[in-house]
Amino acid sequence: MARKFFIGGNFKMNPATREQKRSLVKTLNEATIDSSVEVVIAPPAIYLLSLKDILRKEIQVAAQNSYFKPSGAFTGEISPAQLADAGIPYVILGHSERRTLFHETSELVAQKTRAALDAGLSVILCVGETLQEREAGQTAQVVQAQLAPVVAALAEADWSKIVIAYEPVWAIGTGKVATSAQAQEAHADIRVYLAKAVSSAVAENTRVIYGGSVTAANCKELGAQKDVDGFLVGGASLKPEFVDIINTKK
Ligand code: G2H
Repeated sequence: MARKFFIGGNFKMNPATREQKRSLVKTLNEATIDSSVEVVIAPPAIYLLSLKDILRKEIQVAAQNSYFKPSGAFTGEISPAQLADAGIPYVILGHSERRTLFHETSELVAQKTRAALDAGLSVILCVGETLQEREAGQTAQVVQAQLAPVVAALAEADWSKIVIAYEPVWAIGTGKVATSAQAQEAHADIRVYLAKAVSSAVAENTRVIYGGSVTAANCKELGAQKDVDGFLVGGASLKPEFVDIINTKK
């Protein structure tokens, strides 16, 4: 089965105003975009519903986080059931900013992933190593340790609803992109692990996308790698060049 190229736009805690949001949407709505690509953008929660309403229908929306409980006394959290009820199809989980700044462990990420799938959401699951870990030759090991609790939590779950985003921490928002060879190697290692830990079909069919300082200037070379199935784009998703990244394969 051919894996459908996937482009995610992770707006993080941007844009700062509703006017900027409208301008981003206008750019996306008026652009010519490759219809063979799955495009998902993840605005802050406050903009999810309004953005979903004004965005062209070929572009889906994602939350940037969700909790593992369906409802209750969890101040500040949003549940996967609420997202599903609101018609939001995707959620990003395990982003390195959540792991680092909000102390999310791989076990918590696994719990959240399980809850999101159970609620009917699809998940963009982020993994990646720090610079120190890469320099110590531990990239594959670190990524596997992040994936292992998810594999355990998912058991027989539907892996077609998971997109794995390989995002080396040292490349996130730094302008220091992984080389195409580094990305290809990490993605291939993820498939080797999935084949061993889950199944060869899951290894073959799961989309593994790259994130970390992706721009219009570097997307074509990265996107040409055999195991790179798209991108999770941060900074550049807020700029007109995001359209060129969506059209990487054109
Ligand atoms: C990595 C990426 C989006 P940026 O966090 O998830 O952000 O493209 O700004 O490095």
